[in-house]
Amino acid sequence: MQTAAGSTISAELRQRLAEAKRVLVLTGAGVSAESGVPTFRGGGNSAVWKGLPFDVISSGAMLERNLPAVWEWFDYRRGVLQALKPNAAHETIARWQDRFPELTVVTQNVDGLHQLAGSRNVVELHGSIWRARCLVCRLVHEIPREGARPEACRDCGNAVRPDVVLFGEMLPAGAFEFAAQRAADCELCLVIGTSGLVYPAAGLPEIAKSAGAFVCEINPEPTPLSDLCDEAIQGKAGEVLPEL
Ligand code: BJW
Ligand code: ZN
Repeated sequence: MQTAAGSTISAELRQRLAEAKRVLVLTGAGVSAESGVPTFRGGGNSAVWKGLPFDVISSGAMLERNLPAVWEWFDYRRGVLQALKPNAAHETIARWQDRFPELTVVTQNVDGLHQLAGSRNVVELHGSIWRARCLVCRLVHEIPREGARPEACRDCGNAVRPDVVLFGEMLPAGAFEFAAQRAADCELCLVIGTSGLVYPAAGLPEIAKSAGAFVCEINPEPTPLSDLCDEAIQGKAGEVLPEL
């Protein structure tokens, strides 16, 4: 079947959507693209900040070398995000909580837009731009959407860092293991708006597929995960998801 935007959705996927009880959604930067959040990769380009490729500025090595520069990059991005709203893709995924008995939303995004759309219990594999974490006692501080971020830990006074997972850093304890368990248990796995290049997140669709799930990708471009998928819908998340 053709969507209004011209993508094709198979009868098999429609049936799977109608019957599935345990659904895992894995999202990446592409799900927020239609809200105006720049992606990291895609369209042949990679994000650059003041001449630094994002995988240099968003790295554990840079954090150790120049914490103020890392904060400047994240302060800039929070400033951009302040004015942005969830799009039809985030809203559709939030509505799926009432459609599927067990929905697990796993995101690589740090922008908080799934939660703003109403999704609950989102598994944030790469942390959140809306939190800071103490370098010493690890206390997590919420950063208000409007207003200043903490300059220092309110408990011990030491420096804080963005509570995000930078390249070369470990994911939050238990987050990937939980997501991997849900991937192994799901019947339907939807992989939405990710380039599928960053591990371990990109390993989740393979876990789902190996365990027998139907795996479907929604992305305007093919990715390294496309061949593994049972179905790849080429289209924008904000246009395709409301049609599913
Ligand atoms: C649309 C759309 C629309 C556009 N609708 N779609 C195995 C081999 C080699 C290296 C490794 C390995 N395993 C692990 C590693 C190291 C590394 C890694 O994966 N490197 C690879 C690049 C090779 N992984 C790590 O370092 C991870 N840690 C780890 O594994 O710890 C253990 C370890 C330590 C040391 C060594 C080895 C192991 C941590 C990864 C943390 C990633 N962090 C970032 C930055 C977060 C902070 C920040 O925001 O700055 O997370 S990197 C960046 O990429 C960000 C994203 O979450 C992540 C994924 O990107 P995503 O979401 O897929 O976005 P894009 O931009 O790549 O793609 C957008 C897609 O949307 C495109 O496909 C478009 O077509 C599509 N699109 N419009 C639908 N409208
Ligand atoms: Zn502290």
